[in-house]
Amino acid sequence: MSHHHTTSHRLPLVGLLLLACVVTVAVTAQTRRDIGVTAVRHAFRIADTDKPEIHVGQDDLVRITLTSADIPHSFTLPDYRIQKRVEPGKDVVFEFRAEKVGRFEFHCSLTNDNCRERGMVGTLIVTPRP
Ligand SMILES: [Cu+2]
Repeated sequence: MSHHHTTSHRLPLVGLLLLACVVTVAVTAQTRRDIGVTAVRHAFRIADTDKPEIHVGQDDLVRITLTSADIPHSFTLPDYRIQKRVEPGKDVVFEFRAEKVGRFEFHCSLTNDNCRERGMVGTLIVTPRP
């Protein structure tokens, strides 16, 4: 009998502690986004989508794995001061925090194949946190 009473009194406390932990983690943890980007004449292919768009939330920690499928390309995102060059067979991984909300163009800035003029552009879309 006493065992039953002890258990029923402890359960709400354990539940509260768990809830407190979950809330703390939700508030402090940064959302990490891993996104694969393949550069290929003359486009960017974003993993799991058929549009050259990268969608993230404000303050997400974004990790890009950049791959080239043919010739050297770059992932150039001027508004975030990002300029990464990639060669076939040598993936480049980099991270940034999406602190600015809005739509930002990225493109290939290498001039040897006129990638940008041929439409090798995409958009980073950062939506505000509620
Ligand atoms: Cu290029």
